[in-house]
Amino acid sequence: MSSERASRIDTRVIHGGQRAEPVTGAVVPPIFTSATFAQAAPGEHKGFEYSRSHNPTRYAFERMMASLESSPLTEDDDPSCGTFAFASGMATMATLLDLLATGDRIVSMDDLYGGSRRLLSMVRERSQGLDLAYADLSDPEAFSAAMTPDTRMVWVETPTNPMMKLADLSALAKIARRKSPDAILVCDNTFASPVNQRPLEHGFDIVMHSTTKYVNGHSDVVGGVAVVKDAALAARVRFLQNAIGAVMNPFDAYLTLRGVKTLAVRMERHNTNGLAIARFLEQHPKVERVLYPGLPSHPQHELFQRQMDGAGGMVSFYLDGDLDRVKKLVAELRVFQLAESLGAIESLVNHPAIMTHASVPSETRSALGITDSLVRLSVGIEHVEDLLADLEGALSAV
Ligand code: P1T
Repeated sequence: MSSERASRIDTRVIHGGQRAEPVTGAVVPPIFTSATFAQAAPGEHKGFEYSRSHNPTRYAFERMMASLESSPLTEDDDPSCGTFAFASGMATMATLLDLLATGDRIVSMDDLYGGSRRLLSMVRERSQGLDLAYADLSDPEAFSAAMTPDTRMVWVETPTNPMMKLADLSALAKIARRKSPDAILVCDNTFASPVNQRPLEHGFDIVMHSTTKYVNGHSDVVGGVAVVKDAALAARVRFLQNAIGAVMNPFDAYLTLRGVKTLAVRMERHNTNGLAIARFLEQHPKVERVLYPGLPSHPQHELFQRQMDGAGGMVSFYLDGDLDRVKKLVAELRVFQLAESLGAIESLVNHPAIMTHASVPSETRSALGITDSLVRLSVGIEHVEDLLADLEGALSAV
């Protein structure tokens, strides 16, 4: 496969896991819409039986993601190199949580996308009896204290949504292997994208994405993916993907594969725009504090330099002022649109406390620092001067 000769990620986003379609030679994988596949005799088929279980277009996208996340698995290990695409990021997480049994303990980062925390605390604690332990995993000692021998899974976001905390993935993996060798280590890599960070290279077992975000990059598809490093674990996820059935459909797999091909060039612009906006906000008198790992003022800037290849387009900041001032600010913005989601080409602004993290209990939000003054930007790939002018204009109006 062409990906084997393509070591750099800028080339892998184009060719990773791809090959010409065997019947026609089509360079772009066709959208196979067929729900089912003809069999020559019962059980005698070409590797495709039913589209929930196997779909060639989905496979093309899954193999691409295996390549981007540095999966060591090949098609000899698993038909889609141990990578599985789902209908959404939440469907991905829900399926991965089914690797656990009733009552199992999971140690999770305290700062998570509100929907991820909702799935853990408001669904799976009740329906699966999961024993949830939230800790600040930006602090390896807090992780070590939470990591008991009976812990079965670790769930990390880095950078976190929306506080932009980082977790030292190599340090966490080392501690976890010592304390509970069989625990499954999962990293939600949505905020970084595989261009900026590849958790499997740091000893994690599974990396997942909401592909709705940077991977697709155009705010026109909802999806998710899990890349599994080990063949035996991949077989368990493959079983669950088929048994539960929350799969990505072939149209979305095609669109997301189309979107990911520009991921490396998009991330270059997200990285430079994000840094420029973070620097601008940091020196602005109406801004109290900026949370961005690419700034030397970020408490984990040194870890950022070791673990990431770019800081991306997510910038959170505290406005000097109350909720009314924040509402005025977002109303004044013209280029940044007020909307949930992130990671796409257009710039968005979000108010976590009222929007993406409304389902997090208010006392938890306060403890994490998700106050009414916190604003989250998803910096897009527009011209940076237009973005700066938009922010300058809105800030001067509040
Ligand atoms: O929206 P969905 O594709 O189901 O993905 C959920 C999800 C998972 N993980 C992270 C880190 C996320 O940020 C998200 C979705 N987040 C938003 C919609 C948001 O605006 O933060």
